Amino acid sequence: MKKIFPKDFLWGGATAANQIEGAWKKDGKGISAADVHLFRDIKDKTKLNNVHENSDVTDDMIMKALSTDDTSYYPKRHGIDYYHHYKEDIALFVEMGFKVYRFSIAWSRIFPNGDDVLPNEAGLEFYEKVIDECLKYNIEPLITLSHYEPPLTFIQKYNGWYNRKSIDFFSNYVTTVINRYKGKVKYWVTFNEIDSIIRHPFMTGGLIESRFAPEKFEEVMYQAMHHQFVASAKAIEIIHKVDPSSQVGCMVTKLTYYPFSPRPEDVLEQQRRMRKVYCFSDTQVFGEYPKYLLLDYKNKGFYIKMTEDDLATMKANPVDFVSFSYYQTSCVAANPDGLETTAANTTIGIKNPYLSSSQWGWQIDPTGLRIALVDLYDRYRKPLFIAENGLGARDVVEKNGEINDDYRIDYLKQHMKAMYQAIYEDGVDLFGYTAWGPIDLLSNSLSQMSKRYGMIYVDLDDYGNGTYKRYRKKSFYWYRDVIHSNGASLFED
Ligand code: BGP
Repeated sequence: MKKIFPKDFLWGGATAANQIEGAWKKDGKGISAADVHLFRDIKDKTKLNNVHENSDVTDDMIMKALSTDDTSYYPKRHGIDYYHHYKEDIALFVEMGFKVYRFSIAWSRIFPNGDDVLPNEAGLEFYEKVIDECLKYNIEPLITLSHYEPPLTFIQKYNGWYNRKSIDFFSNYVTTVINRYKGKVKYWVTFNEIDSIIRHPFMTGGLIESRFAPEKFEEVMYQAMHHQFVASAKAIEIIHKVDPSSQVGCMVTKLTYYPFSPRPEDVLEQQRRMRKVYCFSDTQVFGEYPKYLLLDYKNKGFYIKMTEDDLATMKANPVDFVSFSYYQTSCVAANPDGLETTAANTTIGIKNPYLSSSQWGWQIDPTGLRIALVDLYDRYRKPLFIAENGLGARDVVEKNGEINDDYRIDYLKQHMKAMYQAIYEDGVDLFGYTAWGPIDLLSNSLSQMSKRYGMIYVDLDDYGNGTYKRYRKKSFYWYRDVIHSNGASLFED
């Protein structure tokens, strides 16, 4: 029997405004956290993924960033200039047969400072054009409302998400965009990798760490996270009210940890670490904080301010689906001393001797994706959506102009086969898959261009040199075949 994915399976790709758009000050856009994110040419591999350290921005660094219009050291200011290339880029997605395109709206393009009363019409128009372009070709837009770009004024003036006012500011933004795009957009995601506030508090939470007492900072992050949980629940409430046919999901980083050994202490440590991963989706799916998280606050002496109304809003507005990013897995041990470590998705993990790694040290584990799907489905019984997955690699343009990225094809193929098994052998309800960065874009962690995920190559280097021209890689044609055959081509070799 021919192996194919479920009818109407949503195949596509995912991007984020701050990593592609550029046009950082154009048409009324305000400056965001991403625009002051300095590119660091990190040679020390152990620091490759220490995003917290790499993105720890101080007031002085912001002032320095604001004193220059340089874009080469602040690459998110130019992105891949999608702002001016979106039609050409969507045309390439159409050629690959995309059924869905996940992208984010930059809050600062709609509300330049975050606290503005009225929206910036040019920003609303831009995303309307993008949405209409997708709809013209029957591509379903899936929109992330917040993906690493809190407006800078919101950060400097209010301390970002630490301030309770953030909930109202964000609700105003959500109300504006849903009223504008209702009937056109069916799928929404509130916060990209909401858990990442713990790993990069500046980019996700708009928190300037040096403004707080060091011993208080963890509590500050959890307070900011609480405001995001409430804002996310309110966003679901607003979206459902304005457009009852829409579906709103959470989005979490699916960090999967294995115990380094079968020693019970290692297994216990793994369970502990997985709870740290699950506490975010547990809260958003069940609409209430898990007991183990509240106990953790208590044991640490944290006081997180939450009102009765906050908790009621969270309870009344659980997510419709669970989306997640999946790139790699790593191990944990009760006593990690002497064990080899490796970079993982914005963390450092213990190396798994059974897995190979990407050029950035992320361990490649397609079976881990199957495990993740089963774990999430068994835990939540909600439809799942893979919002990000892919391989960051250095590509070589051959003399004849070809880019033969067989390593990427192999990575994607193995992960897609694991998805197939999860659906048909494990009974998981998976309704879509968006490959991360179907077109090369800036990496989130290091703002590097050389870490490429795309099936479309963009002629641009780490310092912003290049023509910005787009080229089809070998994986472009391969993914086109996968989508056109609804997955059947994955099994033809
Ligand atoms: C996820 C982010 C994305 C993306 C991806 C790859 O955590 O949601 O924005 O960039 O990771 O990470 P990187 O770009 O650092 O390779």
